[in-house]
Amino acid sequence: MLEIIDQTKSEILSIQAGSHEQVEAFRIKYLSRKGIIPQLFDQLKELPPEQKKNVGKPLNELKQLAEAKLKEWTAELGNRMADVGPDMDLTLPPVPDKIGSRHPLNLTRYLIISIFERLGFNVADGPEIEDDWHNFTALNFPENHPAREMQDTFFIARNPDMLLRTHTSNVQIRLMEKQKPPIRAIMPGRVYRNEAISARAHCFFHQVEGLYVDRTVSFADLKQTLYHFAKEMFGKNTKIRLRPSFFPFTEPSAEIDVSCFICHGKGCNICKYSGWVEIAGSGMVHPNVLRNCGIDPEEYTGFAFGMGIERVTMLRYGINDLRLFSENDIRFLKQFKKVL
Ligand code: 2NM
Repeated sequence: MLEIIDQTKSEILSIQAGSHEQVEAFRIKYLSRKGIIPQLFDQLKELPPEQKKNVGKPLNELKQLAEAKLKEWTAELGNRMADVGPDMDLTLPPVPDKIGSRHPLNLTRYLIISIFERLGFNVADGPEIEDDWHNFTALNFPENHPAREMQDTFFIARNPDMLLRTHTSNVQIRLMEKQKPPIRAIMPGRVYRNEAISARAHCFFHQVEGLYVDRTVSFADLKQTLYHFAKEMFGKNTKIRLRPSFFPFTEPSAEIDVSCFICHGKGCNICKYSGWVEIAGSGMVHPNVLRNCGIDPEEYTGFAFGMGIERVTMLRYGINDLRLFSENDIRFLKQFKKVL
């Protein structure tokens, strides 16, 4: 037996286990219930008492050697764990996930959508890469309108009939072409302008436009709808003001102002001491637009409106630079954790 113990000892001393598999194989071979060392202990029990003494000591030393090796390799593997992939120490406490926050533009978008959804508006969307018809022609833009110029819009070089949409009105057109009135929908989405980037302008931004087409839709419906929206969005004491305006796709057209929700009319930086802030454009859908979509303007009328999500968000939170929305600076973004 002493011979086997000696042999096993030199065997163990010659082993280098460098992986979890090798360490485990070693443990099974030498130390598990049916392993070499426990079996030697079983044999030890059978020996006559005087031999037990001689064999017991070296056998115990052998066991201690095997256990020390196992411990040493296991510790080594533990230290290397970080770069050995699947060999994980499941007893390590986890690194907690950082919970992100909603983007302020999305907070505003969700709020706008929820207000109009309660009025029975559906949410629609459509392509950001659009053809000239859906972005301009169907919307009654004259042939020589400045928005159709290269410097105002991004055109696709290979096909000048394709461009990045300059508003979400293309979705209105697609909806009216496809669906018979009544139509009641809002269209949130990203739009593009060929503009130099600054604190107040960007080459892309976000809009929500709305459309309501049915028999007998009137300017009064437009006013009440947007009045209701303004109160829901900015507080129940909010007033609205309409100023005459012009868009090719609506007639008549109006800019919508809301009473300043910062100073309530007293005069401040935000409203430039006028008491009013502009938040949307609107109007009655031009008969040419309805006709272009196969809707008879003698039978149906409609109103439409559009607002910039960036602008409303800047007003809500007092943000003074448009670029913050697209820089992905976590110090900016994490400030919007709890607000909806
Ligand atoms: C605005 C302002 C006023 C508008 C009109 C239409 C359509 F397709 F029905 F003609 N879509 N969007 C509209 C009207 C958009 O955004 C400032």
